[in-house]
Amino acid sequence: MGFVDYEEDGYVGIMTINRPQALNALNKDVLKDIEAAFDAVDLSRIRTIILTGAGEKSFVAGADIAAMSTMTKAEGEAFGKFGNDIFRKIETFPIPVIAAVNGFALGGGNELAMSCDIRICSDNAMFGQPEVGLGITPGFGGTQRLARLIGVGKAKEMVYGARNIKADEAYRLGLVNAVYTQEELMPAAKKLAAGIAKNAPIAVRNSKKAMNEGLQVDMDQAIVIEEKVFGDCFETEDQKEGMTAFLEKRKVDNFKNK
Ligand code: CO8
Repeated sequence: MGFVDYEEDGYVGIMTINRPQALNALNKDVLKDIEAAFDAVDLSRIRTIILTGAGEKSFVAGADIAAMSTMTKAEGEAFGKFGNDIFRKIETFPIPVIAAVNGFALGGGNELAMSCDIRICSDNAMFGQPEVGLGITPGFGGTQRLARLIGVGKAKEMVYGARNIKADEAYRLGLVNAVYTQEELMPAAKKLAAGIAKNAPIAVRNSKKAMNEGLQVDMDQAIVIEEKVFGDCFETEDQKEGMTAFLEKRKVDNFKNK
């Protein structure tokens, strides 16, 4: 599919952004292909997505600077909205999305990774929001998601200073959950994804929804979101099988996503 390769490994869908000559930088066509890849996922079968970049150097080296260099104010705002809408679609995608960051995750690359549920990376990865060094602000969610993930003081330091950080610092800050060698990264991502995919899919989806939506509202409203999705699980076959298996002291006989 153009700039995004897609394959499946059991219940896991693997998307690889493939524009290595520009370190997988995001122009409009790459963004469109990412959106199309998500739109094409068969949610009746696939339970977790892994998003990575082609090659061993870069996840995504940002939005395409050449394409942005001549934009007007209106075009800049429209391009920001174009990317933001797609990243928001990823953030609210019904099933978990894991970013396997295999190198540079700069500007729009870091913003793309931050739209995913979980980030793991290779030891050569580098993260940052270098936009102010280019005369722009982060524009695909970086002014919003970075502070929510690592805290406002550290986020401001990175954004104002256009300071890139290496994998070990990203791990210390909680921007990534784990760091692997380049060779170990995809096996680790697949293991993580499979560990999610083996659980009751509707319960996993409902957990994502409750955590995402609950973080946007106050605790009184948040806890009601949890009560609703919790209750919904009791209408599923997988809840019956999960609890019956426990009571019968046997393993679950494959959750059905029903
Ligand atoms: N855009 C376009 N092309 C790029 C980008 C990019 N972001 N990054 C790398 N490339 C291209 C290079 O131009 C080069 O192409 P060519 O071979 O034709 O000259 C090729 O990829 C290889 O890159 P380098 O030769 O530079 O490779 P190095 O290993 O020397 O350096 C770096 C790697 C450090 C990653 C370096 O390429 C770099 O600094 N890239 C830019 C990183 C950056 O600043 N990213 C942020 C961009 S701004 C952004 O993402 C804003 C998002 C929100 C937009 C909202 C719009 C309104």
